[in-house]
Amino acid sequence: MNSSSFKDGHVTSDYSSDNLCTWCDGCGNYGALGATKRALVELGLAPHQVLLCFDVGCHGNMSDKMLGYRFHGLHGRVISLASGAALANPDIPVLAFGGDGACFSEGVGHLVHAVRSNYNITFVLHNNANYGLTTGQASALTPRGEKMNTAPQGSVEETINSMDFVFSLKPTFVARTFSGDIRQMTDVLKAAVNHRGFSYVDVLQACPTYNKFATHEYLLEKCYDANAEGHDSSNFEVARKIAVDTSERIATGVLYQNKESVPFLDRIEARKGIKTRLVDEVETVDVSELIKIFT
Ligand SMILES: Cc1ncc(C[n+]2csc(CCOP(=O)(O)OP(=O)(O)O)c2C)c(N)n1
Repeated sequence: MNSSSFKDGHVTSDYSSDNLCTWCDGCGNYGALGATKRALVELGLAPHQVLLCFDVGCHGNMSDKMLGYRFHGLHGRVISLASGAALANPDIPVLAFGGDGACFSEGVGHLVHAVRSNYNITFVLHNNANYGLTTGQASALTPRGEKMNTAPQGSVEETINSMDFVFSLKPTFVARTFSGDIRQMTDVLKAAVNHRGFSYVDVLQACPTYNKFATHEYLLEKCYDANAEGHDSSNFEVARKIAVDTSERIATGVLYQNKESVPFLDRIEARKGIKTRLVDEVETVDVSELIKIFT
């Protein structure tokens, strides 16, 4: 991370836009927005020193509730556009924000390959366990049997255990936090941005309008800070176990981190010793001769 700090006394309002938030009262996106601004400020990053990429969805509307370099992409595609940006210019920290609908259905392939490629981005999953913006359809993370707008008698499809799925891909950083604990979310986001490689941050979010099962009160009662209880985040097997088993309590905090993680670009032999960035190497190429072959 290029962490040059900017002027003294910078504050979260440096990131604040004048646009009104239109999320429902009690929406977990408010907590995520607050924690993101705090984390960036505490990391010493000015709005022009970081790239924020947003998927389509309720959470994606965060893109005009903040200042800074923001890119609001297509539904399910935020991980691919963020990964491309991080490859083009590795000097700028890149954060990607996506919903569970987007990233475990439309864009699940991008998630798989970003984890295994270990692209150097922070991915924040706004996990409200439903498709919020399109009014409460069941997503792949909605528990089977829940009554949703697409399934008034209860969803009949199997639920993806997202943590088991992600751990099966051999990630280098996995964290979980919840929208009611802004301090913890801030610390988790800071650790994620500082990680070298793909950081997976699952934010369990209250969605009072459509998610009647994992409410703010439910999450408040079930979530515990695994790091405060001495969890060893370098132990992959233990991390996977506490991440997957949420039957009694839900472990939050940095659950797994491989501190020896080598991100994708640093693994590429052909890039070793090269000082320029891919973004500097773009040039205009005359393809007129090539086109003649096809005309
Ligand atoms: C490829 C594609 N599929 C579907 C849609 C319609 N769509 C827009 S937002 C949305 C729901 C978003 O749900 P999620 O990704 O979980 O984010 P949330 O709104 O819950 O934050 C859907 C289905 C779309 N715009 N593009």
